Amino acid sequence: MSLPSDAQPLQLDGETLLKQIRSLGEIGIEPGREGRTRIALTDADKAGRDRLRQWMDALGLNVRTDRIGNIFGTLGADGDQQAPLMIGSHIDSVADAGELDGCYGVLAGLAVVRAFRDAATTPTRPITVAAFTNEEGVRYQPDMMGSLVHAGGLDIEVALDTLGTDGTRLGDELDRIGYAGDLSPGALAPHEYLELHIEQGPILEAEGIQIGVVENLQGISWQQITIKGSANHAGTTPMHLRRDAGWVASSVISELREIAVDGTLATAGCLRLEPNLINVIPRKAVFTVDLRHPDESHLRVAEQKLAALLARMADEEGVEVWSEQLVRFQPVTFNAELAAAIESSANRLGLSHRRMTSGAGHDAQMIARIAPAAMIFVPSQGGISHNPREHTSDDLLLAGAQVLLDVVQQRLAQA
Ligand code: HGY
Ligand code: MN
Ligand code: MN
Repeated sequence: MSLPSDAQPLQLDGETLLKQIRSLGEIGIEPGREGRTRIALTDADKAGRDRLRQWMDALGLNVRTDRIGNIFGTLGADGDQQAPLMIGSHIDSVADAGELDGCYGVLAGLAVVRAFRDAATTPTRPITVAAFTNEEGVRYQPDMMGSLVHAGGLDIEVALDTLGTDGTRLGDELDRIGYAGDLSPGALAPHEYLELHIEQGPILEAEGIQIGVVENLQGISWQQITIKGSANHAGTTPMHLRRDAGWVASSVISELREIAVDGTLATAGCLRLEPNLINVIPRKAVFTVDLRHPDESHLRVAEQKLAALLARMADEEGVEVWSEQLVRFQPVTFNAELAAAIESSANRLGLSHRRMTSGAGHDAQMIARIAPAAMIFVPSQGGISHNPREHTSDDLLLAGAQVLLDVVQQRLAQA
């Protein structure tokens, strides 16, 4: 579908976009650590939010914050009158993170708005750029929390009462950093939603492809598992008389490879032993298991295998075992029309592209509950992410942003 003749292609200010990515990426850099750390609702997250707000204000956007701290910058009449085309992602990070995960999509949204501003063109529908709270979910679960609340999938009071891994209450931290807004969750309901993101995986680079047209996103299951055994002396307790929580935990973790079959991914990211002393048999082990699969039935089988393994271990080793479900999101299919629009933009711009599944969770999977949503990926160098070495070349970053701008123009031309 070609653009109407009057919709002159707008110009992307790539230089400002790249400058803002670098500038935001400087926030949260700590001496002696690699990368940046802007974990949700920390002072570093606040500093990143403050800088984003400054950029939104400088663009003359109508900036509003909702009760879970989601930040919305709207160009054009306030989104209240007419549902906006929303471009979103997140600016919170994991620890020792790269500069692109989430930030790229939010700042590319600003670049789209800037292109309209620079051409003194009023979009036919308001454009809202959204930065959702706590997408990573590493301090407060679940992940994608801000967009889940926005989509009505999590009650705001429950979200505000969430206790973090550090024992803090989410609502108190939101107040402390000054981002407990007054806009009710979901008030800015999008007409459509687009998210530009780095792939964070190896596929596009391995195939030498520039643009990923993300058709779907895999299901996610996060559990925190507690094993309770009994402490005893490491030097006096025969192996067959132990109730060793540490040994059981490591046995379960090592068996995850047996569960991770048929495309299932299994990860034990956190592990804590008590009393965590060299000469004491651990009385307690707490660890997390992240299971993912694009197909719900496969994900369920993986969960059942894990549950059976835990029950067997409890029986054989005489330990107590229990599991807390931290996150459970079903696989999501994105909007076919938007995916086709992304494809036609990539074609028009002469960019190679392929349809694909997202391995990572994204805010788009939550917004897909309330509006047509789709994602655009660009390659990650070495498939690396959640790592300071996360990188995508400038020309690929600009290519992705160009596709985003082109898709937005296409969709607004239909308004
Ligand atoms: O866990 C994820 O996939 C995302 O980075 N929150
Ligand atoms: Mn992300
Ligand atoms: Mn991430």
